[in-house]
Amino acid sequence: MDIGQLRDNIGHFSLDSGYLGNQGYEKVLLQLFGYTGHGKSSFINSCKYVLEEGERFAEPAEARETHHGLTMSRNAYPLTETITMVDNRGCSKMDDFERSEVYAQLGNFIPIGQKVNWKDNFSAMMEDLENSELEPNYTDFIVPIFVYSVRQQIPDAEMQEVKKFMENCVRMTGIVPIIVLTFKTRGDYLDIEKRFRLMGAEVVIAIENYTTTSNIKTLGRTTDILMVIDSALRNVKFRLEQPRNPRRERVERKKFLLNYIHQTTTSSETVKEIERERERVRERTIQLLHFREAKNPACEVM
Ligand SMILES: Nc1nc2c(ncn2[C@@H]2O[C@H](COP(=O)(O)OP(=O)(O)OP(=O)(O)O)[C@@H](O)[C@H]2O)c(=O)[nH]1
Ligand SMILES: [Mg+2]
Repeated sequence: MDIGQLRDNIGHFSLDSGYLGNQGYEKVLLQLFGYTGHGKSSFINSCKYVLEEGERFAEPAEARETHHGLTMSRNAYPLTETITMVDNRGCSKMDDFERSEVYAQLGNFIPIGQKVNWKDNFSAMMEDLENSELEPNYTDFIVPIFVYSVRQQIPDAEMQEVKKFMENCVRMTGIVPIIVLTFKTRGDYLDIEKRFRLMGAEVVIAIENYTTTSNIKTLGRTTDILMVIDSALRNVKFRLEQPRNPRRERVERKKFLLNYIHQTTTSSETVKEIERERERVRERTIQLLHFREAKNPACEVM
C-alpha cells in the first residue's frame, strides 16, 4: 500500500463504515505499553508528525532518556477526530502491583490525565477501580500496542512477562497487541521480530522514531509508522464485523481485572505468610539459643 492510501485510510477512518455500524463505539483508543525508555512517547510524536504536512517536528509528548521513567501520567493525544493515542506509564520491574496497574490502564479504568502510581497496596487500587464507575467509559474501542526497543536482547524472564501480557491483552480486548520495534537501526530487529512472532504476535513492525535530532521525513520511515496505525484500524474493522456490546465488553474487562487482582493478592498473601513463618522460626531459634545460654553460660553460642 502506498503512503497516500495509508494516510487516506487513517484520515477517513470511520467506525460506522461496516454493515453493523459502530455498535455503540465512538472512538478508537490506541493504547501504548512497554518498558520505560523504549520509545512510547516518541512513537506518539512520530505518528502525529507523519500525519501532518511539512517537516516541522514537534514533541507534544515529552520524550527523553531517563533512569526511572519519564511519563508518569496517562495522557491522551488525538490523531484524528476518531483516533486517539494514549501514552500509558511505562513499567520498569513489573511486580504484582505494576502488572495490575498495567491492566487497569489497558481496561481504561484509570482516567486520562491522572498520575499513575504503582500502588503498594491493593485497597488503594480497588478504590481507584470503584471511582472509575463514576464516569464509566463504554465508547472507546481499545487497541493495545506494545513498544519494544531492539537496542538490547530480550532477557528470558522479560520474554515470559511480555508473552503473558500479550495473552491477557487478547482476553481483555480481543486483539493481539501490535508489536512496534523501535530503534530499528540499533539492533538485530529481525531476530527480535522472530522471537515476538514465535510468542504469538500477529503484527510486528520495526520503525525508527522521528526525534528532535533526526526528523528528515523519508519514505520508508514514514511508511513503517503509518503501517502501525493502519494495522490497528484493520483490527478494529475486523472486530466490528461481529456483533458487539460495548457495555458487556467493559464488564468483561472489569471481571478479568478483578480476578487478576484477586489472584495476585492471594499470591502476595502467600508470600507474606511465608515471611511471617520465617520470622517465627527465627524468633524461636533466638529464644532457644538464649535458653541454652542461660542454662549453660559456659556454652558458646553460634
Ligand atoms: N534513535 C532513536 N531514538 C529513539 C527512538 N525512540 C525513542 N528514542 C529516544 O529514546 C529516548 C526515550 O524515548 P521516550 O519516547 O521518552 O521513551 P518512553 O517509552 O516514552 O519512556 P518513559 O516515558 O520513560 O516510559 C528519547 O531520547 C528518544 O528521543 C528510535 O526509534 N530511534
Ligand atoms: Mg514516555
